[in-house]
Amino acid sequence: MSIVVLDGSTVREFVEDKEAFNKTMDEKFVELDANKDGVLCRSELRKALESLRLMESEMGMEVSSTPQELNALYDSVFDGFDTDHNNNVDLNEFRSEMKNIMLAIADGLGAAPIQLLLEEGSLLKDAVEFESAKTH
Ligand SMILES: [Ca+2]
Ligand SMILES: [Ca+2]
Repeated sequence: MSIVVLDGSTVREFVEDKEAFNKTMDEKFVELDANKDGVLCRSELRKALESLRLMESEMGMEVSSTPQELNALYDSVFDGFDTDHNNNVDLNEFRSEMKNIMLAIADGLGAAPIQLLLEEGSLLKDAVEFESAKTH
């Protein structure tokens, strides 16, 4: 884990650099596709969301949620990704919903830089590294 300082514009610039963002998403997608069939099923996406740590902070998940509540929440998130409702998430669906999520996070962060403790592999960390690679 590492401590980073970021604000909404750091995240937004990362998302809006289509090439950099899609490259990162492609790498994540391959990593997450555990059985290598080219799509993410419910359990693969759930694992992804758990590891990205987006849910707790950005989607209003309470630590005290019951397993039933968590299942319902993950189901609704999966449905958000699976826009053509074929019960799996392909690369394009993954890219576009991750973009929505990241932009929502950017809005949530606003203009004031905040300190965050991020785990390895966090997408926000990718955003920070993207920015520092650019400015140095
Ligand atoms: Ca898969
Ligand atoms: Ca789909």
